[in-house]
Amino acid sequence: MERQTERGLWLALSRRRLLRSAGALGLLGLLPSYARAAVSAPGGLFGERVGSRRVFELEIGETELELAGRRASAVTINGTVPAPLLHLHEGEETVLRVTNRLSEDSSIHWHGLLVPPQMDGVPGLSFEGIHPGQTFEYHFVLKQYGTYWYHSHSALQEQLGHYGPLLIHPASGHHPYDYEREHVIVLSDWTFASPYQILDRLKKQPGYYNFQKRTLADFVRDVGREGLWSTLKDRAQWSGMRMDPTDISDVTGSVYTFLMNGRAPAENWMGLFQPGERVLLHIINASSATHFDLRIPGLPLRVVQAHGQYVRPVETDELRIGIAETFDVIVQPQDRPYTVFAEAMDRSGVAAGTLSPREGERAELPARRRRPVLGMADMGMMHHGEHGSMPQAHAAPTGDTGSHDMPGHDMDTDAATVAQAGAVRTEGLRAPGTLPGMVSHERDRHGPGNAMVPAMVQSRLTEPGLGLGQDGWRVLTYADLRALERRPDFRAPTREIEMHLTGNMERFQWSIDGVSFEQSEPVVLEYEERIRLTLVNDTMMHHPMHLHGMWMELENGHGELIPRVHTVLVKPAERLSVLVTADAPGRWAFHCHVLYHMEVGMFRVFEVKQPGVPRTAAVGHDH
Ligand SMILES: [Cu+2]
Repeated sequence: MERQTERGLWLALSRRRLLRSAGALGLLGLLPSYARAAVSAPGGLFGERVGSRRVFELEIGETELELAGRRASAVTINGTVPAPLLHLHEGEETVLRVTNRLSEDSSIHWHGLLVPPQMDGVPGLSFEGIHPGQTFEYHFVLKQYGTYWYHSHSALQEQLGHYGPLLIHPASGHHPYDYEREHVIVLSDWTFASPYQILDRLKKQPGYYNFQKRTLADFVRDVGREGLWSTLKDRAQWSGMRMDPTDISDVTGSVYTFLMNGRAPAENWMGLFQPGERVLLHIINASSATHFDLRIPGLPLRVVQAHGQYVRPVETDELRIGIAETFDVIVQPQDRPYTVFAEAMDRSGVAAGTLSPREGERAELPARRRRPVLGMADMGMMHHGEHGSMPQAHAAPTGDTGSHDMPGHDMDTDAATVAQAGAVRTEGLRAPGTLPGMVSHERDRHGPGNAMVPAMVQSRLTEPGLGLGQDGWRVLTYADLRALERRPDFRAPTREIEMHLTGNMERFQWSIDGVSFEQSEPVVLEYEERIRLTLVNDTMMHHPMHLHGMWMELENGHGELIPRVHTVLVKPAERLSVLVTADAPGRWAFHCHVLYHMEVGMFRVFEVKQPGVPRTAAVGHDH
């Protein structure tokens, strides 16, 4: 009884807090004390200084609030969706006291932050989770700067609203670029349905939310365009594989309302600016199952940070932001409103808001593009002679450092790896920073957990991606990203571990090397060992793979300037590699960031040995 009263009071408080925070998130342009006088920065929580520490109080709870014009019950932090923006500082001792007011366990994972394993917030791995009524104290010293986010790693709470943005201000107080104003843009997918019911339906009928299947009208149109024979052949190939080329997202706009800073497009999140100002946008994809394609018609986007790390500025017009990724861009708007337009990758809906010099003004909402259809390249059905059909890179890796093994150039050495997929290789590794080659891949080596294997897998880092690159404007690719500065540890890897992203769509089983998490063994790394992790996507879906605790350096052909990432969106039939320095002892999660893929087992543990433990024979990944 007592608890109920307390809870009622708390809900009332949180609703007020919601209004406050929604206003503060970019709207008010508050001027925090740390900022340079000319910069108008977003509000949020700055914590309380206690000696040398900065202390935050966060409360996870269930809150009734209004979302997308309807009453909804959400899992919130301090009563809001998204959770409050946290301002943290590089080099500072940070304490986050998190109280769980839910009736089930909860957690917070600090996405992309290098923290001790027991502070990483993955229940069952290195801490117990936060039980109902309990307060857990996260404490760590921040070893990095940049734009990140935080979210629940318990059950499906993330889909229910448990996510928020965080900025870590650099210790130097300086950025390698100038700007006069900043806004945070959190993209997410909200549903009024229960995520547990969604998962249940996906397990029973994986195409349940795909209401965009091809119709008879599509068939007639394709015949007109491609000819009868080619259309029939295409249909026969797809049905022979028992796949659907319109299956792009597991969960779609049919149950999702896409949000920008917690607001549906009709509610129009608005970020203000003074004409001519340089505006820094911190863009975060906090979705559970939606990749977004973001553009601001009329404004070039100058990308200055990717995954919290400075990159050499690159100008583009559109960027795909996979689940869990973050990008910082600078725009310089003139004296008129602009639409910030983020289409779901499958085009089943949009998140949208406005950048405007004045309250209340809106720009035109662009038309949603046609939904893309997976092609044979996404199925790895492309043959050697067809390189020309690959979309051309907008900014192919240009010569700075390192060699550029373009796709197809190291077929012989790489082919040996594929013959023993999932295995470990220590000999004949190619130079660090270079692209992997194209390899043929004909046999299913992953058992019943894997439904199919593409005939050909290759690097696709220079491709803009499914449904992009045909509009006459520039699109950012992973190959465009170069670190701003060289980093100290650029050793060649001594071991290559190849992992295949696998699944059985028809049964909604998702796994790695055909083995789901429950049946898997940890991947053991020596302390300070440098490995190459090669990921091969055997499925026709995109998988944003996330490693906790350590950076991945994405080998995109830029040698020593390859960018650091915490998540890498792997395209269908793609083969890519990352370098990892195993400098963080402990057990770390590695998983797909599509919430429902992770939940059914697309998850592994990476275990880095403690320093001083004698080196044993390389431990493979055996099942
Ligand atoms: Cu996935």
